[in-house]
Amino acid sequence: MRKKKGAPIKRGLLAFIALLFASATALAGEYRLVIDETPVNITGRERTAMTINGAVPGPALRWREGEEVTLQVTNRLREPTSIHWHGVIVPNTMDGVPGISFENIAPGETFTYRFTVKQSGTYWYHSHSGLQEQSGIYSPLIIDPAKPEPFQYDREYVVMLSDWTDENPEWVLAKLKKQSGYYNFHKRTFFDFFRDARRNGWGATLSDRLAWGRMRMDPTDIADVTGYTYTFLINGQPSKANWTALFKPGERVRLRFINAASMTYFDLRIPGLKMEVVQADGQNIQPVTVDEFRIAVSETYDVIVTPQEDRAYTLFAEAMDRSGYARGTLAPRPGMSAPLPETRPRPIRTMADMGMSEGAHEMKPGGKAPAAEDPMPGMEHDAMGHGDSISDGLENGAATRMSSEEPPVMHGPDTHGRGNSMVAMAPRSRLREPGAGLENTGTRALTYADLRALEPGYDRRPPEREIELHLTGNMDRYIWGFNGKKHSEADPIRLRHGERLRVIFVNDTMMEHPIHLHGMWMELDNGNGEYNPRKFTINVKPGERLSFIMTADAPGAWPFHCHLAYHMASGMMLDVMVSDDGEKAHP
Ligand SMILES: [Cu+2]
Repeated sequence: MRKKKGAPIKRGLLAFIALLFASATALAGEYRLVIDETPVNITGRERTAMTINGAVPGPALRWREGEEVTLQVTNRLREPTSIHWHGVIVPNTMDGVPGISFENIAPGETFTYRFTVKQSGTYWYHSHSGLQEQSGIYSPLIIDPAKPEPFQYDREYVVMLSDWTDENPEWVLAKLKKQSGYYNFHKRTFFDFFRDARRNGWGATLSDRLAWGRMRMDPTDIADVTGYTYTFLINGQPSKANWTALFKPGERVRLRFINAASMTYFDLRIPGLKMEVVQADGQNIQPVTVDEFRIAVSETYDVIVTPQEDRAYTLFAEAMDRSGYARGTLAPRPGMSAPLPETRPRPIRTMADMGMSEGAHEMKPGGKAPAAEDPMPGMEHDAMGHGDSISDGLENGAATRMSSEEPPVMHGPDTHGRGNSMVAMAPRSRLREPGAGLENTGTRALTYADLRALEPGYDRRPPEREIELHLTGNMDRYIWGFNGKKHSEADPIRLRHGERLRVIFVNDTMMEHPIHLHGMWMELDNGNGEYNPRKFTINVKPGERLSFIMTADAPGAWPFHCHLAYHMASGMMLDVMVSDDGEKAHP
């Protein structure tokens, strides 16, 4: 009797120990990455790219939640390099940002990263040194979950988008410093002026032009760096290579979209197919079915499509400023292609993008004419006196009327000084807007308000305090920053370990900024309460005011920055210090 009872228990225990041992072995992955210079030919001319294991993008890494990874990264460049695991929660010393959390990887050296993977989803990794990411150091990173996912699919593909230039990225930056509009010469012409005047009247057209001129901005400035120098890539391939993903009709195909571009936002659609968005920034969301979505620089979105017909479908990733596109194909057999959709008009910036309310009376230039120098900015009032006709005159004027329920919040008296050339006088929530150029397409485009987490967040405490950060820039000198200061001038944000806080962004500039926080999650407050989505990058539209809630649960110094490579290089970065006495340092 005893024997019979005991034996199975013993066997069970042994099996259990064996299983533990096996899984521990299986879940310790070793990876070797070599950063080097490699000749590439993307545009028809031979250039040198910076590569990971000889390729652009580098190898897709595939980890498993719970795995302990060891990554040996060897630098064969003639300059220091680094690798950052974008969106992955790691100890501060494994984050790979030179000057903040580790030194760097010197030429000829090997750095060993080692940490346990505590999450799953679609991420990527890239160099965090200078403009090396633009030169080619980026790759997909997929983490399989420990538990089954809440959705099913038959096959999956990684779709990594990027922008390539044959120019040296340092020259690109130098040109932007000399003239911020260097790559943006779709400026409106005399022909446009006469056409607008015919349509809207001379007075409105003239005051519109004067207003933009006074702000030293141009309503067509959608992207700083454009298709003039960029070739847009899918998985490293230009459109003519027609990267193709195969399917059998009726299959559910998961596409893991990663925007690894240095500067380019893409609008993604697959004409003829609905897309079911199931993850954003690697996190499960309540599925949303859309025709199109915009992917900000550094974001990831997972979608499921179910092509039913035995034909090719075009995967179309149009640059937000419409200066080019990346193109791929979903097809039942190799060598097929489908027609390209028609090119759409490029978006035009609106009153809302300038952070103005409908009436446009609150318009006030910052930096150039702060209150002290110009106590009564009457000139701007005169120039902008016909607010309503101006917004009607802009081609996408409808955007200004798409205001969400929340009323605009008036900008305070601080114009943020010389590092800022403008303030958004009446910034407001734009979470329900799909973004410039997607307002009137007649199709369903994803908005941030659509993102609802699948499960409630783990920390349900309300925030104890608020920090307001203004995204600022001065186009004359191509400097970007927070609260009018570039990285080198700014004090770090000090947080107390474990505290819960709300961070409010006010975008005083006329451009979108994809803001990325290292080491901790940002819970975007999009009105979904405990189902607010958690993100590693939050895109902030021009003239927008939004907030996120976070738990400062990761001690150490962390970068917090705009993921547009040339904005970060021009100062749009802050250090976040999380420590036990953070409270004292930040009254
Ligand atoms: Cu930016």
